[in-house]
Parts: sequence; C-alpha cells; structure tokens
Amino acid sequence: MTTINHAIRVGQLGFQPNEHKMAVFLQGTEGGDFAVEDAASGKAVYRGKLHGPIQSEASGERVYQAVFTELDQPGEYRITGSQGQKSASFTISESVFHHAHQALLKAFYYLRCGTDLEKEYAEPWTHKACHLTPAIVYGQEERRIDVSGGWHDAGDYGKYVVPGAKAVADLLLAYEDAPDAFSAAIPLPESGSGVPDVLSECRYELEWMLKMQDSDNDGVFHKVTTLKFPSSDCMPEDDHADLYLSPISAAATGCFAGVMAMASRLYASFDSVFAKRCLSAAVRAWSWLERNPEVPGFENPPIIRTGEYDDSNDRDERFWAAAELYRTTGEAVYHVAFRKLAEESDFYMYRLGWADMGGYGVLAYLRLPAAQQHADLAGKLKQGWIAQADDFVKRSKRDGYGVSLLPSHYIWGSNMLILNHAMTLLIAYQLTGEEQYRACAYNHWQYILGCNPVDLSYVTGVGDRYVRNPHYRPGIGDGIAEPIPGMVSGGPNHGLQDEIAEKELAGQPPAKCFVDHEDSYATNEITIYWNSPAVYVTAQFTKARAASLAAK
Ligand code: G3I
Ligand code: 9MR
Ligand code: ZN
Repeated sequence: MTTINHAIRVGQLGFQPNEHKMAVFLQGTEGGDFAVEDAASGKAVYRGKLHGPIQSEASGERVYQAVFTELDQPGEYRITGSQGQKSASFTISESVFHHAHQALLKAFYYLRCGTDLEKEYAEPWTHKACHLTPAIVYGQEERRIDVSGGWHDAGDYGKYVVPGAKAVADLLLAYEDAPDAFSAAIPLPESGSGVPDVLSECRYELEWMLKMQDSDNDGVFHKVTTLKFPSSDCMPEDDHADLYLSPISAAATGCFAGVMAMASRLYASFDSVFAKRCLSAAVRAWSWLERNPEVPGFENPPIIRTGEYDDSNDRDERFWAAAELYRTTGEAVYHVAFRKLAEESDFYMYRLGWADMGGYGVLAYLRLPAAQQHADLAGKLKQGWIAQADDFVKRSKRDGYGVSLLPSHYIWGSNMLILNHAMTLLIAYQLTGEEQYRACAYNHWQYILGCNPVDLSYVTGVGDRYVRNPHYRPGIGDGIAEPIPGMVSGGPNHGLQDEIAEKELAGQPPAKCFVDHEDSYATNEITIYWNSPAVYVTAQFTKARAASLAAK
C-alpha cells in the first residue's frame, strides 16, 4: 500500500484525455518539479514545473499548481512531488464522469414525493409513499387541494416552486445542450418508454408544479410544507403533520411561467398533449403577472416556519417568463415585455440562482433565430454573458484551486455558486469557442470532486473520500450506513448558521467552513438545485472532444 499524504489535492475521479488537468500542492517551491507516474508501475510518464506560490485568500493556504494537460493517454496515475509527496490515484479516460453523471440525475428519483421508492430502482434506500393528504390553503382554511407528487426540496420535505423551477430549468438545459449525454437509462420506472429519462424525471416535478397553480386566479402558490420541519430522523412516510399551501407569490408565478413555457418546447416532440398543457398553464400564469404588476415579496405567514425562499425582486422572474414565452410562441407581446424589462434592468441579468433567474432569460433570448431577435439587444446580452465569464476567469486566476469564489462568496450553498459559475463558463465557451472558459469550468468541477481545501468529494458515493453524513432526513432515518449516492452537499459556509458549524468551525477561513455532520444543515444539506447544475456540467463533460488540446 502506498501512503498518501494529503499535500496534493486532485479531483478524485480524474480527467478526460483532451481536457485541462490541474492538481494543487500544499507544499512546494517555485519551479519545483512534479511528475505524473503510472499507478501500477510507478514509472514517470510526465514531468513538469510547479506554478506559484498562490496565496489563496479563501482558504488561508499557500499553494502551487501542477498543470499536466498534455498527458492524454488513458490510464491510472498518481502525482508525485520532489519532497516525497504522493497523491491518491486517479484515472484518465473519456468516460471518467459517466457514473457520476448518472448518479447525480438518479438523486432526483430518490427525492420523489408521493410514491413508493421500490427496491428495483432504489436499491437498499427504499421508502413508502409520503405526503399524500390534500393541503390546506393558508388563509382559506376550509379549502383543500391535492398537491401530491414532485420532489422533496432537500433534507426537509417541503416542496417549493421557485427552487423547483431552477432545478428543472438546469436539467432541461442540460438535455437541450447535450442530448447524447442522456442516452443511457438511469434506470427509472419510466425507462424504455421512448422518452429520455431526464425528461421523465423532470415531468415528475412538472406534474406537481401544475397542481400548484390556483385554479381560481392562475397565480402559483409559493410552497407546500408542514407548519414546521419534522424531526431530523423522520422518514417521509412518517411525516403526518398537516400540509399547508403558502400564499401565491410573484416569484413563484414568474418561475412557473418560465419553466412551463420551456417545458412546452422540450416535450413537444414526445407528448404534444402535455406540451400544450404546459404552455396553456404558462400563458395563464403570465396573465396573473400582468394583472399584478407590483406585488410585495413573499414572506412566511407567521405560523409557517419552513424554508422561506424570500425574494423581494420579481423582475428577473418576469424577464425569464417573457423570454421563454416569446421563444415558445413567437408572439410579439412577450418580445415587447422582454425588451422593456431588459431596458429597465433593475435586477441581476446573468445569474442562475433560485433568487436571481435573469440568466435563464438571457439564454432563452440568445437561442432565438436572429430574425426573431432585436440585434442590438442580443449583441448586448451576449457581451454581458461573456463579461460575466471573463470576471470569473480573472478571479479564478487568483485562487489556489482555480475557482471564481471570493472569500465572501462562501455562503450557504456555496457549491451551487461553484456549479452555476461552471455552467456560465461552459455557455461562454459555447458562445465563443474559447478554451480558457472550458478549462476554468473544469477546475470548478474538480473542486467539487475533491480538489478543494476540505479534501473531500462533495458528492455522496462519488470518489474515494466523499461526504458521508449529509443533512438529509431519509439518509439519517433509514439506518443504512452508506449515504444515498449522487447528492451534492451545500459546501463551506462562513456564516456558521447552525450549532454544529458554530461549535466546530469558529475561526476557520471561509473555504474551510465545512463539517461532514448530519446536523450541520448550513454546510452539509443537499437540495435539488445544488444537484441540477452539476448534471448540466457532467452532461457537458461526457461529450468526447474531437481534437487534442495539446495539439492546439
Ligand atoms: O445574499 C447574501 C449576501 O449578500 C450576504 O453577503 C451573505 C452573508 O451571509 O449572505 C447572503 O445571503 C444568504 C443567502 O442564503 C444567499 O442565498 C444568507 O446568509 C443565508 O441565510 C441564505 O441561506 C438560505 C437558507 O435556506 C436559509 O434561508 C439558502 O440560500 C437556501 O438554499 C436555504 O434553503 C433551504 C430551504 O430554506 C429549506 N429547505 C432546505 C434548503 C437548503 O438548506
Ligand atoms: O432541516 C431543516 C433544513 O432543511 C433547513 O435548511 C434548515 C434551515 O431552515 O432548518 C433545518 O431544520 C432545523 C431547524 O431550522 C432548527 N431545528 C433543527 C432543525 C434540523 O433538525
Ligand atoms: Zn413526500
């Protein structure tokens, strides 16, 4: 057995042959040597010089970078340093992320609400159908609505429209941009139906979301949850407290219109009846938005203490909705609305977060045929996207691990920022063909897989040292030691917003504020919208590249 010291950080799965390759040394000297050796024979196959030192502010470390992109022979390798350092082994292979990609998508199946998770698909992590009773409408207590189905949001069992829309949008974009990455069955109960599994999985959420639209006025309820969170080890089928629908919000209604109009396009060739239902629902949601131009942001009613997903600015959701409705229908009214919102631009236009959905609107607009675009606006939005990516590249160059987060960005769900930024960079690569964006995105993905200050893979079951104790009620309550695979942990959060984090992490630099403890919901929870951008990223990295980078 080789002893591995953890002075070399490298993504635990490895690399594809024709992609950017980097490892991070915690000890080194400027210009010091490193080598990549064949894991079986110990023979050096590549030699290079370290770059650095880089003072990595977010982690308080002084690090060196080893870049070995030219090594493009498939195999098993280790990296060694001149001071006797030796990394864990990793693989170079075209399909190195295939398993992770499948597992990240399968995670959504594990989050399904209202259905039995059976052994055939769930392996040991089965549970019975849950949350089937109709929900009470807050403020109209005599009213009950069936809102069964959909995905649990996260470690809790709430179902929230806004983050659900982000998750579905990422998965649909992942499919739109790399359909071939979704040709293998996950498998799911729907596999083999002729519809790609990713679309079947998203439909499970979309069918639930359709039930969240109020038939009285076409607005969309913000969320359905119990009044407070159940105990940490409560299994889904044992959570019998009353379900409540929180009031309609403009953020939920805008997201709903956006994601339904998007779905209408993507399902049209598989199920035209469903596609029409989605579009009609989107159009009706839009009319609610038109009738309600100024609405206060959502706040939890006083008796409801579950996740708030408060969003005081609904302009970005309206912008996204207008873009998708225009892309799907070609109708001028939506173009007019989109241009007006773009001009006012009183929101973040290029972000892909659950609170800031502007980026999805920009993407929908940029993908229109030129004849349907306003040329100046399209040009401006494309430049804006690229400027955002340039900023990420610039920041990444100053970071030891080559990622774009500043110390202040290590907040609740920082891994979502890492993955959203990777998406932004990959789309900038699609827009420009410039290699630097793709290489930078690759660093972000390797950060998630263990090339990071915590030295862990942030995806359960993926890699050889991964998070094992996420804040996830079924994982805590099921009594099975092995975590449910394929789930992305929230990641370092210098806000230390739970008792465990506060106790264990006080004084740590931001990028190290992480604890693999089941009670640390502020650093180690899982959610649908932390998994979804990861699926986008792996879908991009399952495509084989024609030309060798080294040859360029
Ligand atoms: O945006 C501010 C930033 O301006 C500020 O500098 C920084 C400093 O702390 O904070 C940033 O705000 C943080 C915000 O997330 C960013 O999105 C807040 O501190 C932080 O409290 C907030 O956390 C949210 C958390 O709920 C608590 O409300 C997470 O984003 C959100 O993902 C999380 O969502 C929960 C649901 O409520 C319930 N289900 C589980 C889910 C995941 O934990
Ligand atoms: O489990 C809850 C998690 O999903 C939320 O993200 C988090 C913040 O809202 O809250 C968790 O629930 C905790 C509650 O807020 C405080 N008591 C302990 C709960 C965890 O068991
Ligand atoms: Zn449920």
